Amino acid sequence: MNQAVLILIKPDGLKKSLTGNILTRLSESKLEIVAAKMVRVSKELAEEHYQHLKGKPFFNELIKYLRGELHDRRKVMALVYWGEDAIEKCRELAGSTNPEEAESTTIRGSYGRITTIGVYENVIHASSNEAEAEREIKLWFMPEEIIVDLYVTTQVLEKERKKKAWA
Ligand code: IDP
Ligand code: MG
Repeated sequence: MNQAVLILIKPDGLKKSLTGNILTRLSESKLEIVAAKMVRVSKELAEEHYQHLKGKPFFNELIKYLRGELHDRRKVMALVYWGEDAIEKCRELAGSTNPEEAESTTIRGSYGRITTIGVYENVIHASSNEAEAEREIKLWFMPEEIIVDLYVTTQVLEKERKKKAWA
């Protein structure tokens, strides 16, 4: 069954110049990239993305981590992969959440670490199931940023608003 999955290359992955390596690993899946962009992550976006972990002792550090505050890299790379069993394939290539427990051949096993303050720096995010993938993709991307129609859309009339354009 064809599925979509949100992948984030987290700030540690960017700082360690791992983008190429990670994309090469993910390409083993033979999935199609249908959206990609760099994102400066607001506190609201980070907290909404990790809403299921609110209340965990590491939550505040996790938000700082995703926003790049621990790596002086205020950005993440966000991608949507699409194809047969996309979630399972990407989660398998990513490896376990805890990078010390992840198989050494996986992305997290190869490049992740646990910091002394206990944050799992595991270089990528991959959605964990279809419902989460849909929620996350809608959070990170607008419909026109994705080159296929993944979810039902509606037409809205945009109120007059200022936006940046090329001069
Ligand atoms: P996942 O990324 O494998 O889906 P989640 O449980 O959704 O794992 O956790 C989201 C992120 O929060 C992880 O990727 C990791 O960076 C961090 N995290 C999860 N559990 C822990 C923990 O017990 N200690 C420190 N960081 C954690
Ligand atoms: Mg998760």
